[in-house]
Amino acid sequence: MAQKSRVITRYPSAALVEFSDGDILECHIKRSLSELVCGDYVDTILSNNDCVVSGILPRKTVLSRFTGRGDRKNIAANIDQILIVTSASPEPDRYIIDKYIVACEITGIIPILLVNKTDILSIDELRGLRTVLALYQQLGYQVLYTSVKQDRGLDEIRQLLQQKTSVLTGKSGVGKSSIIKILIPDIDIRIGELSKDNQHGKHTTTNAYLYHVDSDSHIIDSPGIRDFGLSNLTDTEVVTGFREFHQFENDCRFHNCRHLNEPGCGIRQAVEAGLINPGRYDNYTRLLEEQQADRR
Ligand SMILES: Nc1nc2c(ncn2[C@@H]2O[C@H](COP(=O)(O)OP(=O)(O)OP(=O)(O)O)[C@@H](O)[C@H]2O)c(=O)[nH]1
Ligand SMILES: [Mg+2]
Ligand SMILES: [Zn+2]
Repeated sequence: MAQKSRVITRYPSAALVEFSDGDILECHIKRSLSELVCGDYVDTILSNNDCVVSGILPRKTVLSRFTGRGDRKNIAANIDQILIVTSASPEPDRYIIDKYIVACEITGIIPILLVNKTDILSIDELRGLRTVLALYQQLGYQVLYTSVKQDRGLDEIRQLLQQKTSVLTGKSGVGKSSIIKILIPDIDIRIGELSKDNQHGKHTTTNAYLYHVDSDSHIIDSPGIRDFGLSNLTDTEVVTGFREFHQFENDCRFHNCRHLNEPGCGIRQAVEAGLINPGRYDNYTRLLEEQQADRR
């Protein structure tokens, strides 16, 4: 008999699947389903205590990244929002943030910035960081500041998670698993130890894993990603990812303007007029060039 169920975590040749009655079983995976990933809803076939994932149900969304060689790796499926976790120090890399946002805008996932470890900054430093990242709030994205150590900002996260499937992503050691542990204290989850010679953590989480905050709210922990890569994006997709550009696109003289050196470009005029943040524009051109280099 086939049952609708969800993948809790994916191993190389098996998956933990949760059934509608709450049972969790390790299942084999039909050979053709190599793309199966945490968060997938699946059909399974149970026989003699053996379980096989026989099909993947249509995905609402899927978050993928690309390796340096251009291979696509799925991170999680059927997610509503991504919490892009960074440490308060060193200052978050805005190119990586913008790439995550592009991935979200293209796939209809909500991006939320989560700056953890605010305790390691002085009040002045934190104020400076808030000023830099206020840009994202002006663009309509939520930016949360948390400290697991000082128990700050965690109620806001709880609120945001309600009735959604969310994934925590970001570099190793920024505190993704620590955040989940404090939200769901009962679970057994690995937290990285920071040794002196390893201030940046060492990929403590090795598999994306889905946890339940309550019966309707789910959170996926994922392994650290050094540099979130995107590949094979069309020019249109890159522009889609920069939401503040859209209102100025009609001002471009050429309908196929790439907003680089074309005369009469509405986007560049908006940058010069201070209506588009120059750092965002630079990240746009950088990403566009990167995608073009990939196509060569
Ligand atoms: N000072 C400070 N340390 C924190 C905070 N949150 C987490 N840490 C520490 O940061 C280290 C790494 O935490 P993890 O939760 O394992 O980080 P992670 O993002 O899950 O890392 P990976 O699983 O490798 O991707 C641990 O030593 C935590 O105790 C915080 O708010 N402040
Ligand atoms: Mg972790
Ligand atoms: Zn233009």
